[in-house]
Amino acid sequence: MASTQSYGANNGRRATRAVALVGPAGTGKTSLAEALLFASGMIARQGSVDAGTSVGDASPEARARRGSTEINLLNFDYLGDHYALIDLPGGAGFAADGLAALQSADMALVVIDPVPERAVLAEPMLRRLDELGVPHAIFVNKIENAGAGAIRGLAAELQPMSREPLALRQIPLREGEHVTGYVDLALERAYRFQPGKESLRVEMPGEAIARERSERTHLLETLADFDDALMEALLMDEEPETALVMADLAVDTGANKLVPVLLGSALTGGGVRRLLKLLRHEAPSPDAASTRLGAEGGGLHVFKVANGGAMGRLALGRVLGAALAEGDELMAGGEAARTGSLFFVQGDKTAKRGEARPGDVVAVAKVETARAGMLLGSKGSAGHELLVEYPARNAALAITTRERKDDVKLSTALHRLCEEDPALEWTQDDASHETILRGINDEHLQVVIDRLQRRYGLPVNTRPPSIAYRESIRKGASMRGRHKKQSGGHGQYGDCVIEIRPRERGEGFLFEDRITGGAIPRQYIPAVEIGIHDAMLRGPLGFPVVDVAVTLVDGSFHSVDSSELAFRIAGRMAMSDALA
Ligand SMILES: Nc1nc2c(ncn2[C@@H]2O[C@H](COP(=O)(O)OP(=O)(O)OP(=O)(O)O)[C@@H](O)[C@H]2O)c(=O)[nH]1
Ligand SMILES: [Mg+2]
Repeated sequence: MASTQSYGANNGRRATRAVALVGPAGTGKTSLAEALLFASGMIARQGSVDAGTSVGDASPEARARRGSTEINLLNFDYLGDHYALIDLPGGAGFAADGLAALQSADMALVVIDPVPERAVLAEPMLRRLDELGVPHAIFVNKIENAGAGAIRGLAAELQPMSREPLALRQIPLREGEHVTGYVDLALERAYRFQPGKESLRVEMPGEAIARERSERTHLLETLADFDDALMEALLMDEEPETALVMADLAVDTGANKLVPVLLGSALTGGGVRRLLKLLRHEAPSPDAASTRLGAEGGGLHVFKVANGGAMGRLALGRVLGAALAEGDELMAGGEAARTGSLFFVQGDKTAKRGEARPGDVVAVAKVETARAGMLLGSKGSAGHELLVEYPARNAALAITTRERKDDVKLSTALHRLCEEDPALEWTQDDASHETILRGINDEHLQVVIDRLQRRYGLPVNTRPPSIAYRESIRKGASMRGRHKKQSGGHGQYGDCVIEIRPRERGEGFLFEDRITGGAIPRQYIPAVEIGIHDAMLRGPLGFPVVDVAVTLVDGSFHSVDSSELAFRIAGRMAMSDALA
C-alpha cells in the first residue's frame, strides 16, 4: 500500500468504525471517499473519478465508465482512530453488490444531490436503512452549485421517506450564485470553505441570523423529543448548554433515532472535515452491529467473495465480536474452515496483516465455504446465514465463445463471476446450445462481458436469447390511459382507468369490468380489453406478458368523438404504463 500510515494497529484504540457510502448513481460517493482519505491525511493528493486517479473505482470496468461497478473498500485514520469505508455503487445494475455489506456497517452516509428531483432518488435507500436499522446521516454533496433555497426545501421533501426525523445540522452561506460556507446550527458558528483545508470561522452574516435562529429552534425541538431536560430548558426559554446539545446529537444519531443532514462538496473538500468529526463523535461502536447481526460471540460477516484481485479468491467481510487471526477456525453451516492470510484492502491494493480487531473490514484467503451474506462463527460460535434481498434480474443475453475450445474455460469463469456477483445467474440451455446470462439490466451484463474478456481472456459473441421468455408483474398498479385527438373533422376520444395485479404462475389473464353508471358505454368495453391485449404482446422487457388480472374501474367518453379504435388505444396506453 502506498501510505506509510499503520492503520489498524492495536494499543488501546477505539474499535474501527465501518461507514457505508450509499445513495443514487453519480451523487459523488466515490469522490467523497477520496475527499475523506485526503482530509484525514491518508493520501497526499486528492484524485478524481473523472480523471481516473481516485483510489476507489480502480477496476478497469469502473475506470472505463467513470462510475463504480462494484464496492470499493478503503481505510483511513483520523485523530488516532481507524475507519473503514465501504463505497457502494449507485447505478441500478451494480447496486446489488453492496447490499450485504450494508448490514454490518456502523453508520451509512446517504450522499445526495442538492437538486430536489435527483435528491428524491434516495428514497429506496432511506427505506432500506430504516428496515435494517442502520444509523445514517444524509450528506448533501455538490453544495457549491446548489440553488438558492435548495436546502430549505430538501429536508421537507425527504422527510416522508424517513421513519426517523431528519435533523438539519447546517445551513448554507452564499456569496452571489455560489454556496461558500455554512452555519453550524448546534454551535451557532459560521464558517467559510477553504479548498483543501479546514473551513475558516467567520462572523455570522447579519442576513443569516433570522434563518439560523429558526432552523436551530427546529433542531432543538427535534432533540427535545428524546430528552426531557432539554425539553424543560426550551419550555423555560433557556438557552441549552452546547455540550448537552452535542451529546444529544451524538447519542440520538448513533441510536438511529434521528437522521442528521449535513452539506458540503467532495470536489472542493468543503464540509468534509466537519463530516469527519461527525463520524468520530456519532458513528456508534461495532457492538451495535454485532448485536444487530447476532455476532456477539465472534464472527466474520462475509459480504462479498472477490475473485478478481492478484490474491485469488478472497472473502471480504467485517470482523465482529472478537479479534480474528490467521489460522483461526471459522464455522459455516456446521463445517469448520481455517482462515488463510488476512489483508486490509485499499482500492485495488491489499496489505497483509496477521490479526484483525473487532470492527475491522478485511479480506480473508482460503475460506472456500464463505459466501456473501454468511456470518461465519469464530471462537466457537456456530455462525448463521443472513437474509439479503436482491433486486430482480430483468435482462438476459445469450453468449457463445468465439472458439469451441474455450467452452470449459467459460463455465469456470462464469462460476467465479456468479460467486462474486449475486445478481448474476447463468444457465446452459441444452435445446438451443446457448449459454444464457441473466442480470439486473443491460449495463450490468455488459460489465460481465467486459470481465470475461479482461480477467479470463474470453471474448464472446452475444445476442438476445432465443428462449421463449415470458414476463409478469410482482406488484399491483393503477393507471389511466387517455387518447384524445382534435385535428379537424371527427376527433378521437377514449379514456379508461385500470387496476392491475399479479396472479399466480400459470393462472393466465383475467379481465373484470367494474364500470358503473355508464362511465364507459357498454359497446366500447371489449375494445378496451383488446387494447390491453395489444399492450401485453410486448411488455416493458420486450417479452409477452402473462398471469395478470386487470380490472376496468373508471373512464369517460365523448358523445361524438368516442370510437372503438379510440378506446382500444386508451386501453393499450393504460396497460403499457401500468406494466412499466
Ligand atoms: N460539482 C461537483 N461535482 C462533484 C462533486 N462530487 C462529485 N462530483 C462529480 O460527480 C460525478 C460522479 O462522482 P462519483 O464520485 O463517481 O459518484 P458516485 O456516487 O460514486 O457514482 P456511482 O458510483 O456511479 O454511484 C463525477 O463527475 C464527480 O466529479 C462535488 O462535490 N461537486
Ligand atoms: Mg462510485
